[in-house]
Amino acid sequence: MMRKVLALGALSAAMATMAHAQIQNELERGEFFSWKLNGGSYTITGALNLGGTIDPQPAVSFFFTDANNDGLALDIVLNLGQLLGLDVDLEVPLIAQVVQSGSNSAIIRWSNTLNLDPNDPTFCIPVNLSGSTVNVQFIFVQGALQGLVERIGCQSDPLGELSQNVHLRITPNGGDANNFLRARGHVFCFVNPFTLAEANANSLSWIGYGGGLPKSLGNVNGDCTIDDADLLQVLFNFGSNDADTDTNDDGTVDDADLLTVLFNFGTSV
Ligand SMILES: [Ca+2]
Ligand SMILES: [Ca+2]
Ligand SMILES: [Ca+2]
Repeated sequence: MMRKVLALGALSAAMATMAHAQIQNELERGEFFSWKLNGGSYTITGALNLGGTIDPQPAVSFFFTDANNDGLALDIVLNLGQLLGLDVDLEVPLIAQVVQSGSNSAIIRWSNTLNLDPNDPTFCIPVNLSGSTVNVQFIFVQGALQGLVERIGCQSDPLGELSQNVHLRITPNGGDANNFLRARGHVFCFVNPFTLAEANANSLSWIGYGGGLPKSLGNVNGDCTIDDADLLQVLFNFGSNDADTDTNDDGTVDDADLLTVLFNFGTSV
């Protein structure tokens, strides 16, 4: 049995070596993305006139998903409150587009524009502005982030958010035209031309990390390769419910998890 297992592993390794992935495929394969907004500035114009700087925010992690079903599972869902440290619970899916693709670097743009129903009470949201809370009826939200994806040595997530190692770093690219957040809304949730205000966040400084090999591919120990160590961890935990070793999150470490490790055996970053 063990010999068969190792032979299968060697075959998978040979197959894995043949694939020369574009860097965006490696980003997609990693499934997770850690991200930190280090600062920026904002202005609010219209019914309110305010401006200031955006403080560095705690790092967050995202799971890549294919929100628009275009086959590219690099979309992320941003929570505006989480992002800006404001008392806002509004989620914006950012749809990924490959601007420039390559085997050593790529440029990915995440963007979306949401037009919200001005009569929907869901979008009347308390916003904490300079210490006072103002209810705002959001009617328009637009966001874009564009990043250069580059390889770094496979290492633990520098932002400390991901349980698997990372080997890709993403830094802002394309300036303010491609890195911004914009929102329009009516203050006091009173829909009237005189209550309309627009907020713009620019000069965004951020950093992200991703890649690596996720548990779902059989990298159960989170390092930079799928090898004997993962195989042994699965065998050692076989029949248990060990969450770290359960590659498909079905509650049991069994044949399916073993096959996942074997299928991807030899893959490394
Ligand atoms: Ca997509
Ligand atoms: Ca591993
Ligand atoms: Ca399982």
